[in-house]
Amino acid sequence: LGQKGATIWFTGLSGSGKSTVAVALEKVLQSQGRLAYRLDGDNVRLGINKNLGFSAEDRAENIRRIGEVAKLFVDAGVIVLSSFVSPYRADRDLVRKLHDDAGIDFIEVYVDVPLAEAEKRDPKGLYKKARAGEIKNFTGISDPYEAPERAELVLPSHQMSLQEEVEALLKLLGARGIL
Ligand code: GGZ
Repeated sequence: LGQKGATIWFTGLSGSGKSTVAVALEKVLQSQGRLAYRLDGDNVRLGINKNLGFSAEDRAENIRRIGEVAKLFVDAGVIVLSSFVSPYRADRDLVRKLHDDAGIDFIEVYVDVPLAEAEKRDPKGLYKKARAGEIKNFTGISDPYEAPERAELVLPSHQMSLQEEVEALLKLLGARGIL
């Protein structure tokens, strides 16, 4: 009954707040009795994608596989909350097309913070390492981030409370008939 799955695809810089908002949204969805599942680096890059690094080719394959996995979950009626930097527009568009062709909702959410803000947060100290040259191909420092041009939702997480972000997402999911 109204248990339509969907993929909610969070994209943005490392430290932008993708996972934080995904965790918060997951809690609300589960409290409403919905099946929600988060895909992120912790359960994907350590598992099915552990053979992939951060070259443009490996990121493309990372995103492609995640898109396929997300689609399978949605087939099972799950709301997938996917949090990956996914810096390349072409990679995200491929996942969108995969969903479109299957008639599955794909909602791209751009967690949009300035690089300076993400770097100030630096929760894992990765920007510091990237600046020091200890991590190569680091998104925003030595690798590109291609911002979405037609995201379904933009969340400037440095200018919104977490509650406001979740409310914006719930409103969009309601409008799309997913909730
Ligand atoms: C970007 C990197 C890199 C490089 C390691 N560039 O903040 P985090 O730590 O937890 O999120 C980042 C995560 C990026 O993995 P994704 O699978 O999301 O990337 S992509 O979608 O581009 O395939 C960061 C950490 O892993 N990390 N090296 N070089 N982020």
